[in-house]
Amino acid sequence: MAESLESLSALGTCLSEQEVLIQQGVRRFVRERYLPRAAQLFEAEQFPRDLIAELAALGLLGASIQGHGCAGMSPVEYGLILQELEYGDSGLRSFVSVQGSLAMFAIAAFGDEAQKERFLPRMARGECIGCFGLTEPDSGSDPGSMKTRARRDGSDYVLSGTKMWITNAPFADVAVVWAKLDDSAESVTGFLVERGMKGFETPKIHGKMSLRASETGEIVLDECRVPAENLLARKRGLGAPLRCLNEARFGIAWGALGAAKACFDSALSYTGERIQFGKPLSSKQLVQAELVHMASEIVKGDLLALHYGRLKEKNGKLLPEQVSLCKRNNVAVALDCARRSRALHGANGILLEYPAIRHQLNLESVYTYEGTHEIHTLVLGKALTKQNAF
Ligand code: TGC
Ligand code: FAD
Repeated sequence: MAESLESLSALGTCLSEQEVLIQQGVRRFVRERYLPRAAQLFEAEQFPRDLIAELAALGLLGASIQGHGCAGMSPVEYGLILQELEYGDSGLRSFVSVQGSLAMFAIAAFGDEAQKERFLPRMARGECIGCFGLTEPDSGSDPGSMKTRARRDGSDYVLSGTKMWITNAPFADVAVVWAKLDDSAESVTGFLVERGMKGFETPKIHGKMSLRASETGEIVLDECRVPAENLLARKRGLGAPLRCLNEARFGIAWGALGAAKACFDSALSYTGERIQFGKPLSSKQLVQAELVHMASEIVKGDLLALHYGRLKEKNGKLLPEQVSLCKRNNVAVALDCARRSRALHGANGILLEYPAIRHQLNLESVYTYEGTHEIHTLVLGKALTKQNAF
């Protein structure tokens, strides 16, 4: 079980007492409050909104932000909580990532004091839910090609365009929307679009076979009038949303391993009990080779995340290519572990009764969002060779 991986990596010996306390608290919450419902929520395509207040009470919303009612956790503490959440489901972790690392971080980094005071404390309490609209139907990996436009009109801005695949959008109270003021990527600017503003709709996307326990929607802006005081004025250009993505990608690098650990635990327990050819499957060399492969990759991924987490604590930030390396590696490891775990469960592996297929399907999205695996390969290729292969 999780304990066998932990004794192998001895990761706990590298954590402070406070870090372990935070980890154990979230672990308890996930095991008691989320896991008993995980399969049913996935099947019903439902995010458990009733848990938002509990997530907030644990200090998990905007956890790494300092002040304004946020917990001010360190990068490693933040990574540990996301890992525990994703042990439950990538959808649960996604909710927390988007609320904290994307929506709240954008306001904390690029908003003025009035905007921070207006939104962050309520968002930390889970009374105001945020989403982050960068992707569009024709603009995914290449956000610089976005078509959403904002034009100044008196004391307002008028926004038009469509954002696609937006986590939390169907029930968000505020959307951080990225729009261009002219045709250049340098003019990309963030706007706080609030529920109730005329011309703002967020239809839900149905029929996803992945991240079913997370609500995903469009953001449709039809001449939506937003007051100038809702503009995130402190930074302009594509670098602004990309800075938010660095935060979220770092968290995902930790989180994905939580899903991998759930898959490993299930495979270890299942193969220990399942008898074929007169013996438990886990007594077979080929089965052990699979378990060992998974365990090795998970432990290496943990060490990578911890190393970059400590570096982030020391320097206050990471290079974008370091974040890319960590997200790319750990998500690929997690998806590979989920597939191996599913196979080790045989036919039972396709049932929701076991976590492997749910995590496998979820991780297909995690592999694609926040920069696809290939985009992170290109970021790293560019950093190494100084040649742009986008
Ligand atoms: P490029 O010309 O390279 O850069 C434009 C400007 O941005 C700066 N920059 C960064 N700044 C901070 N952090 C980073 N990681 C940065 N990467 C680039 C760069 O220095 C430049 O600044 P300046 O001042 O010189 O103008 O941009 P490009 O147009 O060639 O695009 C390359 C790249 C890497 C940005 C793009 O390919 C990329 O990252 N694509 C992936 C898009 C993406 O990740 N979208 C995610 C949407 S949000 C989401 O998926 C949420 S899922 C949430 C959940 O449920 O958990
Ligand atoms: P495309 O960019 O069209 O890519 C298609 C394929 O081509 C991929 O394999 C890609 O790697 C490859 N490719 C692209 N460019 C190159 C290249 N230059 N060289 C080689 N290969 C290339 N976005 C948000 O803004 N906010 C959210 O909250 C959000 N939540 C999401 C939730 C879910 C469940 C999902 C699935 C996505 C979410 N996204 C969100 C969108 C996500 O960020 C995009 O899907 C992602 O950036 C990829 O864009 P795309 O789907 O348009 O794929």
